[in-house]
Amino acid sequence: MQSNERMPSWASALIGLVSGAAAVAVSLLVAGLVNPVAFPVVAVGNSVVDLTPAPLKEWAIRTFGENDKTVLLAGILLVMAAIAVALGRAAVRDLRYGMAGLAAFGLIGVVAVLTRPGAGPVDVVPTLVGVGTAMLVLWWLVRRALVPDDASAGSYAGVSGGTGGDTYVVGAAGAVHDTGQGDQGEVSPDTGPERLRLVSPGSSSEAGERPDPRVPSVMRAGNDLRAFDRRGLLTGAVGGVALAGVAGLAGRAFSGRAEVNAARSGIALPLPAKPLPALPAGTDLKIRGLSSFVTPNNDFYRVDTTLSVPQVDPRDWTLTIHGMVDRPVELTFADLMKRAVVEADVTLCCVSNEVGGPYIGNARWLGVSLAAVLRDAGVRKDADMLLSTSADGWTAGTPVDVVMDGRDALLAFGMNGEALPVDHGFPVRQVVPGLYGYVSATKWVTDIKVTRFDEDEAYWTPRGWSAKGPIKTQSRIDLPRDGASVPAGKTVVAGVAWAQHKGVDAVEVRVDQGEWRQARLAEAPTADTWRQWVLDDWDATPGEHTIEVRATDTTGYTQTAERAPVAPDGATGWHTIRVRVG
Ligand SMILES: Nc1nc2c(c(=O)[nH]1)N[C@H]1C(S)=C(S)[C@@H](COP(=O)(O)O)O[C@H]1N2
Ligand SMILES: [Mo]
Repeated sequence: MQSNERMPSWASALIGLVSGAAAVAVSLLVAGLVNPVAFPVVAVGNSVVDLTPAPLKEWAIRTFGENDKTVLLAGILLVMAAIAVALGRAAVRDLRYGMAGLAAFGLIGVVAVLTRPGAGPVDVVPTLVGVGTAMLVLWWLVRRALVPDDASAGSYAGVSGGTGGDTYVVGAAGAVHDTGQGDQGEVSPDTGPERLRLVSPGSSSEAGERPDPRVPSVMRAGNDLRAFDRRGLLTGAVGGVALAGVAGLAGRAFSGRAEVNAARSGIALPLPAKPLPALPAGTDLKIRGLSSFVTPNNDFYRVDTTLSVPQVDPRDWTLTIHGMVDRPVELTFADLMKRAVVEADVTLCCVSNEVGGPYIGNARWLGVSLAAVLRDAGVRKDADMLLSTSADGWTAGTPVDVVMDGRDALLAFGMNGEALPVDHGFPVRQVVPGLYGYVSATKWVTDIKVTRFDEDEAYWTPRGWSAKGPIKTQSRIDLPRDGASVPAGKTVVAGVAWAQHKGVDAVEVRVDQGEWRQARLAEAPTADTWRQWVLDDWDATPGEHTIEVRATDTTGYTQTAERAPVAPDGATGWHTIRVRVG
C-alpha cells in the first residue's frame, strides 16, 4: 500500500537535494572550525583517490591532466546528488527510510574521515553535524510538503484509483508523524482507503482554487491522507538553500585559506648565504613557443594526490626528524629561517610525464640544506631511506645517500623569488635534484623518518611504482608543435632536454629518419636544470615530415629509442612529432 506514492518526482528530488546541500555546507562550516581536512566530501574523495587502481589513476591523469581533481570532485558531487534524490524519494515514502539512508551515508563519511592519516576523534564531528542537519532538513521539508488533507476541506472529488490523470496517491504513512502544524489544521482522522480529495495545487491552505491539472494534488497513504503542499515545499526549500549558502560561505572563510594566504604574503624571505650569480647570458634563447628557462610559478605543473590543498600556517608548522637518528630534531619555521640559506636552480620532473609531456618545470628554489639538518640529527649508518610525510599524509621514500652526496637537496620555502606557493607545498617542501617528484619532492612536508627501504614503503610503491626513481635523460620538441602546419623554408626546431644532476651533453635531431644533426645547446647554470636546444637551419620542404630528438648526458648515455610506459619508473623513447609543410 505504500508503493503507490505520487508526490511529483521533482518534489521528492528537491527535498533530497536541499537536505543534501545543507548537509554538505554545514559540514564544510564545521570542518572549517574543527579541521579543514575533516570535510567528509574531501575525505571520501581522498579515499577514492587512494583506493583507485593505478592504471585507472594514470588514465585519469592522461585524460584530464591537471583537471583530474575537478573531474573527480564533480563526479563525487554528482553521485551524492543522485543519492540525495533517492533519499528524498525514500523519505517521502517513509521518513524512516530516508533517515536510515542518511545514517548509512554518514557512516561512509565517518569511515572515510577516520581512515585519513593523522585523523583524530574530533574529525568525525563535521560529518555527524552534517548528517544531523540533513536529517532535520529532510524531516522539516517532508513535513512542509505533505500536509494533512483536511486543510483542503471542501474541495472534494470522488476520484478513485489514484494512479491515473492528475490525482495521485502517496504513501506517506510514517513520513510525517507530527501533523498539527499551525495554520494547516488538525491531524486528519483515518479517512479510509477509498476517499480521495482534491486540493489546490499551490497551497493546501487556499481551499477552493482550481486544481492545476499538471500537478498531482492529493496523496493518500493507506490510512493517512496527505496533500502535497507545493508552496510549503518551495518556501521550505528556499530556506534550506539559504541555510546551505550561508553555511557554505562561512565554511570557506573558516577553512583557513585566507589566513594562510595572509601569512604567506607576510613572509620576508631571508637572503641566501651565497647568492647565486645571475643566470648566464644565453641560458634562455628567448624563442617564441620554446619553454622559458625559468618556469613562472603560475605555469608550473602541479601533481599531487590531494583534493583540498593543505592549508598550513607557518606559525604552526614543525618538521620532526626521527627514526634511525642519534638526536631527533624538531624544527619550527623560524628555526629553519635562521639556518644558512641556499639558493639552487633545479628542474623538477614527474615520473608520470609521458615522452613529450608537460609535467616538468624549472625554478630557482630557496631553502636550507636537507643534508645539514640530517647531520644535526645524526643519521645512523644502516639507514638508507628518508620517509617524508606531508601535512595530508602523503609519503615519499628518498635514498639517504643521494641526499647526503653534496647535491643541493633542499627543504625549500622559496620559489622564483617568492614564498612557496600554497599549491607547491607552502610553507616547506623537499627538492632533490635528479629524483622524480614522487620519491623526493614532498610538499607541505612535516615529518621525516630516517629508516630503511626494507622496512618502510612510501605512497606510490605499493601502487605499482618503483621504490627508487632517478630521473631518466629525456628531451622534448616544443617548436614546431606536433601536428602544426608550417611554411616551407628555414624553420626553427627547438626544445628542452634534461638529465638532472648529470647534465645534458648533446642533443640531436633528425627529420624523416635521416642523418642525426647536432642541435645548438643553450647555457645551463648547473647540471641540475634542463637545457634549451635549437636547430636553426632546417630547410623545410613541402609535405609531411617527422621530427625526432634524442639527448646524450655527460655520462655518455644516449636516450634509447625503446618506448617504455611511465610506470614503474619513467617513460623512455624519443619524442617524435609530425608537421605539415606547405
Ligand atoms: N604532499 C605531496 N607532495 C608531493 C606529491 C603529493 O601527491 N603530495 N606529489 C609529488 C609528485 S609525484 C611530484 S611530480 C611533485 C610535483 O610538484 P609540483 O606540484 O610542485 O610541481 O610533487 C611531489 N610532492
Ligand atoms: Mo610525480
